[in-house]
Amino acid sequence: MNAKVSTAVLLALLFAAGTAVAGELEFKDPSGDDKGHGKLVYPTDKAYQKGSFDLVGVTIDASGGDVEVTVEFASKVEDPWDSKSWGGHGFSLQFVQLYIDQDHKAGSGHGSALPGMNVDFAETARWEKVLLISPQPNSRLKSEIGQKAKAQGKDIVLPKKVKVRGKKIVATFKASEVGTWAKGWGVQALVQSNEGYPTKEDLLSRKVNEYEGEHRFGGGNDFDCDSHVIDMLAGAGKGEAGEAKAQYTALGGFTCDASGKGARAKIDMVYPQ
Ligand SMILES: [Ca+2]
Ligand SMILES: [Ca+2]
Ligand SMILES: [Ca+2]
Repeated sequence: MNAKVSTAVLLALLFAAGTAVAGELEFKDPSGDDKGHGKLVYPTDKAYQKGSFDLVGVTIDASGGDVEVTVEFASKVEDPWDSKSWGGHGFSLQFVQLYIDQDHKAGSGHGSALPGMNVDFAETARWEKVLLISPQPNSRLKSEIGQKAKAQGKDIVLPKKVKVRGKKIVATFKASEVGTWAKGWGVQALVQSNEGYPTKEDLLSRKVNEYEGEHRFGGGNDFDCDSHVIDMLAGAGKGEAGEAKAQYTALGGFTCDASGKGARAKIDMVYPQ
């Protein structure tokens, strides 16, 4: 192969792989919609301060050698359970799963969110990677994934660094584990609560019951047919008021019969233009 041909081949490969996005991707979410399908309420313990799970923004900076994800909440990120004492990252309450759809093709990728979220993705919005932003140390995340999410395990990306800055949590992931960010990729951020003592089905997420309890969300169903997402992106991810309603409709799309059987809610991603 001469030099000219190899350059042409290289260029073709680059275009086939998609064009890298320079700079940051920014998503906004309305405040006050931290109630899942519209009816969820926080647990009663005083640790769960108003706004703790109210996502208001997600920024993804994939311009460097790393992928830096910043999630912003309506209230200051606190550490009521002293995360440092259990190897954590300076916060205790939140658990964010950032799902990425890298091809927007029907039927391609994982169709279900991680165990405990109780939602599925639309056929054209199945995910290739999920980035975990949790107060738990990676050793704990790995052991939970090994027990509860084996089939999805190789596509679950753990952070190399996690920091708290006021109302924000900043998590840094290796680009080599996420992939080279390309135009057309979709994003969805699911907010739940970090549960250090999960049931054997749930991957470190907190139960949603019919009635709220000290450490249980209320407004849902005691069976596992209802969606357990507290907040997420919706619509165009610009923070417009209508996105709250779009979220309630999507997360409320499950069915539950008297024995707890039913169909899960199906959610979409946000595809930046
Ligand atoms: Ca919100
Ligand atoms: Ca996909
Ligand atoms: Ca939302």
